Amino acid sequence: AVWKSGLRGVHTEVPSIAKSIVNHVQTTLARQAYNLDNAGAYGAVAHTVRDDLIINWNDTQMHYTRKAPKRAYYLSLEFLMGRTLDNALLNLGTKDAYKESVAKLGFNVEDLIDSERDAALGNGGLGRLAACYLDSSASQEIPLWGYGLRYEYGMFQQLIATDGSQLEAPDPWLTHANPWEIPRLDVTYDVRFYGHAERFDDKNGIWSGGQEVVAVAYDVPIPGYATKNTNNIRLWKSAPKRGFDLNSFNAGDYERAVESSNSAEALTKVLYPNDNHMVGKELRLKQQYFWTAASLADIMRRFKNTDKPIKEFPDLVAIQLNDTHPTLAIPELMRILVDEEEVPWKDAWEIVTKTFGFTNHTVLPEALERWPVPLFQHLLPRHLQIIYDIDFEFLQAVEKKFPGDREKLARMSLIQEGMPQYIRMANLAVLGSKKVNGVAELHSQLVRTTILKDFVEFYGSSKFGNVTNGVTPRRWLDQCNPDLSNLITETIGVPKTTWLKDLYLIKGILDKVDDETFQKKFAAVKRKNKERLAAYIHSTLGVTVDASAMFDIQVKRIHEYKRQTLNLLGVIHRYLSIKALTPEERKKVNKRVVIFAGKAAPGYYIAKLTIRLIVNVARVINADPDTAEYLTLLFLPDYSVSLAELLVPASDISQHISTAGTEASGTSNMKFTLNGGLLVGTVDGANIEIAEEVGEENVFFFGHLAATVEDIRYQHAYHPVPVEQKSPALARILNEVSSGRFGDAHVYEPLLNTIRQSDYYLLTDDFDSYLEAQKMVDDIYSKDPIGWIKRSITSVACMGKFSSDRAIMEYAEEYWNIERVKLE
Ligand code: 26W
Repeated sequence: AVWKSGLRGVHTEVPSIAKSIVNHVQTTLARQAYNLDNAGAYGAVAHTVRDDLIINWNDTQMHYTRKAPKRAYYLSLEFLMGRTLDNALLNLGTKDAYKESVAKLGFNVEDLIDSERDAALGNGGLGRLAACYLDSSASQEIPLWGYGLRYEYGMFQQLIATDGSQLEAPDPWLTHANPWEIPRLDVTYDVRFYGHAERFDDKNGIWSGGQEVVAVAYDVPIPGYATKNTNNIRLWKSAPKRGFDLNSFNAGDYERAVESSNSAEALTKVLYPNDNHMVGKELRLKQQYFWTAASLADIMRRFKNTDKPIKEFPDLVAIQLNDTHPTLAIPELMRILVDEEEVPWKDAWEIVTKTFGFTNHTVLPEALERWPVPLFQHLLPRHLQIIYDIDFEFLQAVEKKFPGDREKLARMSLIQEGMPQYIRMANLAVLGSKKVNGVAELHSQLVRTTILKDFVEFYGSSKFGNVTNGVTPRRWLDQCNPDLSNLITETIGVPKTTWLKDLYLIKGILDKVDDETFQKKFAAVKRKNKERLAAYIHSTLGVTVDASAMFDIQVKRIHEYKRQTLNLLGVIHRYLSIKALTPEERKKVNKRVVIFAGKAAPGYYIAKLTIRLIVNVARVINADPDTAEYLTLLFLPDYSVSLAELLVPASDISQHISTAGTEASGTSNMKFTLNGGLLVGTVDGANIEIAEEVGEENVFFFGHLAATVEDIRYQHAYHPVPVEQKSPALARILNEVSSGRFGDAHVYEPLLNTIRQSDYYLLTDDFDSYLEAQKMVDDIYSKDPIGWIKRSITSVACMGKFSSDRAIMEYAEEYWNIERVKLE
């Protein structure tokens, strides 16, 4: 039939692309083609690409429905997507055709790409990981949907005040229509809060009354790379169930009339900007329930369309919990099965525990979610009953296996005793899941031996695994570093549509590690990327940096455990050392540009002080003519996915220097190494596995190992040694800061005291070893430039393991039991 033979297909030819763009200008945007600006051109191009995506999306979803395979659902409160246009063009393979079409219309495609706002619906690692996994699931043709929230305001915009401190501004990313979303105003679910719960003898119940809020679906297509398969994220927006309260309205009380509708809409207004730190706000718990309830209702409706008996639910559905944020899905599925589907409790629990998987992303105690029982009782009374019932049965089983161990029972219970009591979400996630995993080998080991030790003893170790994180090589190599991507393609003689989906193939460049011509080309790519970054720095900060200097980058959320302060104190040490040299001696110094970027949670006082100190140290250093040629220090404001795409290809070294045992994995370590930057790092998270792959001689490791951290902390507490004795070099630097050399002497004391006093993150213990590692870096970079290039080439070549394709296939095969469903 005509409609089947490609009447509507993806735009691949220049004339049809140009025609569609003009058509969107005139119809969708209702504008004239002759006086179009960049923003208008972007909108029209985006709508043309959107059409392409929707065609593939429809075909894919129809195919999935017809084949009815087992599907995976990735529940994540964060999807840190960044920009979409460039990624969509590259994945569809239509970038060149679009470039030409856009040029014909008088625009530059790169300018349009740069005019797009980031979708910043996430804080950091966990949210960006979710975005990489979506790209990989579509590229590997795994039937997977993401479920999240459609925040009206994403991650706050970071401004730096004149005194150096961080200011936050809202991120109203939806003020211009978002061409990448498809509103599904007909796909809605009612979600209840508060009200009254009854429980009957069979542990079934009824929940009624309270407030109802409507969840409205917004879909975002996720194109796979070099495949027609296009997956989906469904993001929920909250809306009032009835426009407004008519009784109050008729009584003339207009404020009262809109009050409850406002509170419904507030639910999905804003992303909580906390990373690795739990803040027990009622609105956050409401977000979590709203999102899990809507997602489960949607999953259940799709399952029911297959007409399969309910006990086969786990044969068609796998649900992955991205940290504990969606753990309410466990009692919610119990509620649906027991209260609504009338499944007996025992059978329901079996279904639940075959359906869920739980990924833990942190062992930091302050990040583990616990919710006060009174809040829960008020907001989700039926779920509290269900949790009590799960807990009761579980503790009986524990008591049976380990009779008389009261302390073990207290540790493993879903309820933490105290005033008030708390619900431990990680324990609930473990109980309700088939498998639990950490995100790098060391982290998964720590999960098994520390926070979940009791559970490993109870369930056996086969329930607790590891899936080392990965990053998508499409965005984090091909898109952000096209010159390196092209060089790899021409060197290994494999089409990029092949190696970008099987990243182990880049090993092929190892053959050329000693080839001088290749070394030159490889070095030229890095140099060009550094110049691109230098141009950005010049245009945003007005600072000129020397692209021949070593670029040394640490970009990530600002957190004490990530130890930006260690890096900064190292920079001060470098500054004072250079300053102490004669002008003649200075000529031998390895030139460095040290770059920081990252956001601090708005309520995290020490992290904010860290930013302020970096900015003010930079002011002093950059204004000093004695050192200007050799050292520049910069804080780039408003770190984002798009800024990362500029920074990642431009590093000579990057720093991943968390106290050993604290960084679960890290993912930017993978991005920098994949782009030829070497690592300065601690023996932590995925740094360890990167070193295993690229060779330990190519990573600059320093610092104490995870196994000794606890002992050292014990010594800090019971046999404290002053900084002066442990590291005279460090003591001197702290005193310089205290003396006011970098301004505001008194302001930084609380930050300095975290080091002088308990020093929980072991800066004093690791400082000298850090300086030694940095000295190695300087020596090799300045004395053996060819050796450096070889290390860099070798590192890139050995990064195949860290593709998120590898990770997503491990989840598919070992956790979800799901197969590829390719759309032909
Ligand atoms: C409840 C507050 C809260 C918010 C966010 C607690 C914890 C989180 C996230 C789990 C923090 C996070 O992003 N963790 C990071 O996850 C990455 C992806 O697995 C890892 O690479 C990072 O090491 C880990 O810090």
